[in-house]
Parts: sequence; structure tokens; C-alpha cells
Amino acid sequence: MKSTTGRQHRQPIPLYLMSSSVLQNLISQSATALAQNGYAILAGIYTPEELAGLLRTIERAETSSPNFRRSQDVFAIRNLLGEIPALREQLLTPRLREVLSGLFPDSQPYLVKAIYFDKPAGSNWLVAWHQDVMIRVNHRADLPDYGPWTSKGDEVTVLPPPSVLESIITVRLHLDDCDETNGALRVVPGSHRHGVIANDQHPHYTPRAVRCPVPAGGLMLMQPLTLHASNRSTSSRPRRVIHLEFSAAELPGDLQWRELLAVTTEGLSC
Ligand SMILES: O=C(O)CCC(=O)C(=O)O
Repeated sequence: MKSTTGRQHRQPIPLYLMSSSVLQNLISQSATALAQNGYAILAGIYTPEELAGLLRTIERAETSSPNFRRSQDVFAIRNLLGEIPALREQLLTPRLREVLSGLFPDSQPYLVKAIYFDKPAGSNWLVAWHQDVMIRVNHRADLPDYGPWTSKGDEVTVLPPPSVLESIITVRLHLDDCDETNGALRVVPGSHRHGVIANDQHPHYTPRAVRCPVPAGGLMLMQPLTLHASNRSTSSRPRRVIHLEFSAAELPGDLQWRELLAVTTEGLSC
């Protein structure tokens, strides 16, 4: 496409068309940015065909389980890879493997949580400032540095010690182009370095917030302790995201991540 000045407009080349060494270099820069700022964006990791395949699998899923929660303003699928096992192989593309190797250079990460969020066009769903501080585990246990605990049905969550929260990297795969009109996350750069921040302290941090637009097929990487929020949608486009959390941390005793899947050569498996 030519601009009015006659200069050629170049679309950035998606990472899925670049050589492995370029990809590795960009992943390494993103890992550094993630450690420093608590977030980073990697565009062009999934091809349009891969995204279409993921969406087809999600759309065909049987939705009767209580983990599928649909309202006018949001459709969420909790325990996504437990509910739709076909996604386990589809998600773990060679490029996602490269991303994980770059983010966890010295250890083998596990998938510890997966959620699908569809914020439909015009959705009123907004998410207030928060950090993701609770982890989902298999049962309650009397452990130093773990707590408070919450239980609802068979769902048990706990606030773990900081080392566990710091071990988690969130990888949000965007299935649609996402900008400020359809619910791009806002984050406070560097807030992950301040531990758990009390709600009444959030206003000291949020004036420094930045917005994180991500093109379809791109990843937003985030530390769970990064303060984040998202707005209502004023767009006619949906914002569909697969939210994955990875960690290489072992939990103590027989406490275990509730959704634990190993990253293997076949995909993500029990
Ligand atoms: O997807 C969103 O807009 C918000 C999700 C979120 O904040 C979270 O999963 O912690």
C-alpha cells in the first residue's frame, strides 16, 4: 500500500515468517523486558490458520460444564485444557515451544492454569486494578507461608509465598486484534517488583499505567504480580484471549497445581 507521500507502507513481518535465530533474539529481548517491566508483547507468534484452528476447536466444544460461563458481557472457560483436551496439542506450536525455552532457559515449565476469555463486541465487562495472587491447587494443607485459603465446591485457591508467584509467567494469546477500544489490558510497568500491593495503595501506582495493544496471533507476556486492569469494550469487534500460566516451581509436600500439565514432545499432557 502507498501513502499520500508516495512512500511504501511496510507491514511488520510476522515472527512466524522469520528465521529461528531472529525469533530467538526477539524472545530473549522480551524475556529481559518482562523481567524489568513485568510485561512484554511478542507479535506474530501464531499464524492466521493456527488461530482459525484454535477457534474452531473452541466453538465446537460441548459447553454444559459449569466451567463454561456465558453472560451477555463475557464468555469464560475455566480449566480450558481440562475441558477441551484437543487444544493441548494445537496450542503447543513449535514457536510457542521456542517462547517457553526462552522464558525458562534453565528449567522445564509446567502449564499451571488456562482460561479462555471472550469479551464480545460492546461488552460492559471491565476488570478493576488487581494482581493475580491466588493459585489453584488440589487441596488445602497446613503449610508455613501458604494462606489465606479459599474453597468453593471442589475449587481450592491459596496465596502462595512470593517465590511461587514470581515463578509464574502468564502468556496471553490474542485471537483477535486487540486495542484500547476492545479491552486491551492496562498494566503498571515495574509494579511486579513491589510484592502484593494492598488495594488502597493502587492509586499510587496506576497513574503510570500503559495500555497493551496486541495484534491477533501475538502474545502478551506478564508477571502475575504486575498490576493490571481492562476496560469495557466500545468496539464492534470481539476480544478473544487464551490465558495460559506456566511455572517451573514445585509445590511443597503433596500440594499440587490443580490444572498441572507437562510440556512434552507430544503437546501438553497429564
Ligand atoms: O482479560 C481481561 O480483560 C482481564 C483478565 C484478568 O485480569 C485476569 O485474568 O487476571
